[in-house]
Amino acid sequence: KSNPIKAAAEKLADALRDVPGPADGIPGKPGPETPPVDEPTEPRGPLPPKPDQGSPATVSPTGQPTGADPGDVAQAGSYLTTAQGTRLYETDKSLKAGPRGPVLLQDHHLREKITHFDHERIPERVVHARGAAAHGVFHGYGTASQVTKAAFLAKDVATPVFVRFSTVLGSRGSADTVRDTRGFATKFYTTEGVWDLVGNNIPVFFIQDAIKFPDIIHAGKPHPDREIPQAQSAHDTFWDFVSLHTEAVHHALWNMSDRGIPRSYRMMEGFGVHTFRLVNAEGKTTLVKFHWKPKLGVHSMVWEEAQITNGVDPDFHRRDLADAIEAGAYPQWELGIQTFPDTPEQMYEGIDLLDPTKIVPEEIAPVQPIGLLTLNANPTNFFAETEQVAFHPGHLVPGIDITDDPLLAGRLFSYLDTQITRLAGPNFGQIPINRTHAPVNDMLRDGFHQDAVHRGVAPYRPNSLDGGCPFLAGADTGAYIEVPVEVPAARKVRESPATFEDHFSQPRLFWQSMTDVEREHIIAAYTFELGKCYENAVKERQLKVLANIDPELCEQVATGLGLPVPEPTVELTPVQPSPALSQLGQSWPLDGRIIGIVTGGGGDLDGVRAVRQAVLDAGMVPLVVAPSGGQLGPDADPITIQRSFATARSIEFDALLLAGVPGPGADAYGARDAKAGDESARAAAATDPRVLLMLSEAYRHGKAIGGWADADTVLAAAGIPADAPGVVVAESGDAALDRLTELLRNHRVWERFAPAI
Ligand code: HDD
Repeated sequence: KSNPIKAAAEKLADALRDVPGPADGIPGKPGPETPPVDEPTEPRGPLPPKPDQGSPATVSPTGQPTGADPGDVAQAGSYLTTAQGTRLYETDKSLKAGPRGPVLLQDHHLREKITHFDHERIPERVVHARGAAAHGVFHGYGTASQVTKAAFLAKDVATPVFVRFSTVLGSRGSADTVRDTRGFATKFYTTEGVWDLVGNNIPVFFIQDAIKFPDIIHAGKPHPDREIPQAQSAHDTFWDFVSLHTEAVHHALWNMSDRGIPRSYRMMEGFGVHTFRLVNAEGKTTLVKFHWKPKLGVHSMVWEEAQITNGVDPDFHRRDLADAIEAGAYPQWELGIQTFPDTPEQMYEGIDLLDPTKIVPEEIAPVQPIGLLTLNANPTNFFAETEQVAFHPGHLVPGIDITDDPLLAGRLFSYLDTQITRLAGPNFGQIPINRTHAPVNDMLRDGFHQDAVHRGVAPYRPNSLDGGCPFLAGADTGAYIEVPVEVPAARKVRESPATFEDHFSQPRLFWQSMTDVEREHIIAAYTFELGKCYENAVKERQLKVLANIDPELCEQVATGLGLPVPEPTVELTPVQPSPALSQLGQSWPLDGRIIGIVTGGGGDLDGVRAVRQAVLDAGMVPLVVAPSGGQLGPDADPITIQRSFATARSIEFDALLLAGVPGPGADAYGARDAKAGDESARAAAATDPRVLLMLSEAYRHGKAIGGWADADTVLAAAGIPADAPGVVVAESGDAALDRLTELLRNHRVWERFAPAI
């Protein structure tokens, strides 16, 4: 019986085979076929098909065909034409009065080509500018049918989706692995219209009222004078704002935790943040919070690894998502809901459900799974799909309604508004990636980029000239009807409820739910970020905030900054920790994890071959790293080298296996200078410094390291004790891999992290 995980790992290994390492990022050669990419939305009539302007049938970045006709290499059709379809005989030379004469203004082709190019860019998103996306499918379990009538959540209903992940602060070309919140926005093309769940990987937000959004974003974005730093929160204006505006403390604490530097988009939770209101077929309402739970578990980088990655492979998350999908290792998340009775107070166990800076711990409101998301196709064209997709929390379907969370209210305005600038007018819903799969029969007309050629003369109601059409739907014919919730009699005020004033109990809950190593990472993150600020007043004010969360946290960060430890200014009320908030302590699937097999090129090649196969059999991806590119072993049975010492860097691998590192070419690295017979000195002198760097980084970053043959001498050369936690030297490659695999199930060798300060 075929094993789909193994097959996916094999495909990923094939895809990565000839792709140079992260330092190069150059496309490789074509590989095996990928599943066809379904266009999520059919063009709505009367748009005629334009076969001669179809998507260019390119190969994908890792060299996989996109599924289009292999004859079409760039542009369909035999002849190059103008945008108006006139055939061209020349496109490289402007029209001139003689070969050395002036260029003529009448050269229409020159002007069209340059003008179009001049307008190729659109404004980047004001936040979440940097992102990566994928197509997929959502399968409802039917378990939500008791609480919502939303058709797509019924049992076994399959709904096409498009998901865009993003960072928040950086601009379009910024690096992926910065410390930041990640966006997790999902467009469900349901039969009843589009539903957008526009969430983040952090369940709380910096502000409780949308009117503060420009403030937090101005504080987080680069300083307006020099426009630095890019995609960072480690600067004065961010901490100035957060330390003064203490409702931001909870979100900032999550950012300083490992959640701020995810290992992969595939390994992040997602949260709808606000409380939403579901309504079932009987009209009964339930308050809910939405959660995405990744099948691969929630995992993070460590800070130094993330920083190195920013330089070595700034597209790390984008590449990781695309490679996995291309290989058929489809990432999956379960959608879940926490449910709460829809009482007039909208509180649950003392927690205000309208306050987006608060969570409800899973221990008191378990997350109940209601469906499965699978991402199974990469976009064909980044601009057309990932850049032009337009999400909006106001895109709702019957069965899902909003609450009076004041942050959500502002968002319901902002997203529609921003698209009008970003996508140049009100017709962005007609862009293919934004088109609904439900029939559209609106009376919206004209405007920039109107693609439809509407018929009829009566885009108004009531009318008699179009037969009174279209008619209005009712509850029984699928109309979206807002839940008629009571609005209490009240005075108009610019005020928040008193419950919104508690800014510290939940940060304390988060801190107390962390394990020791997670706390060390948080302390190190605050020490780094505040250490990058210039203003002492900002640092001292933020230390006062930390004192109100936890004295130990405050003291450790203050010590790192060399500043006095302030006293708390609020009562440190006891809290009940929520173990579900910790990322540690569980064992996870290893699908698609990347194992570097490092060899000097000589030694036990049969062992390398066997361990490579064993890694594949376990559904993981082996990458053979050797001094230079090409292949190892005889031509009849070669082992392909995927990374040379020049292109490999530790950040690409989840674990390393050492297989005969010095090898026969060892003399090149100075082995001749070592004393004859002293094997350890020979290995130390002979081991390529790039391998030593790779090992010491992997060790510092808590990655499992295994090996056989001369692995212990190489480890010694790198200064790593062979009996250190998470280091295994075994008799054979297979035995080393077995133990390495067990270590990897915990993601990292957590015992290796020494106290941060
Ligand atoms: Fe927002 C984009 C998530 C509050 C205004 N937001 C944006 C995206 C995500 C979020 C994931 C990127 C969507 C994409 O991939 O295209 N935003 C959130 C979450 C929030 C939140 C989870 C709080 C719970 N946002 C928020 C507020 C406002 C905005 C309070 C304004 C009042 N957000 C925007 C925006 C963006 C946006 C300016 C920029 C690009 C876009 O909408 O399409 O309208």
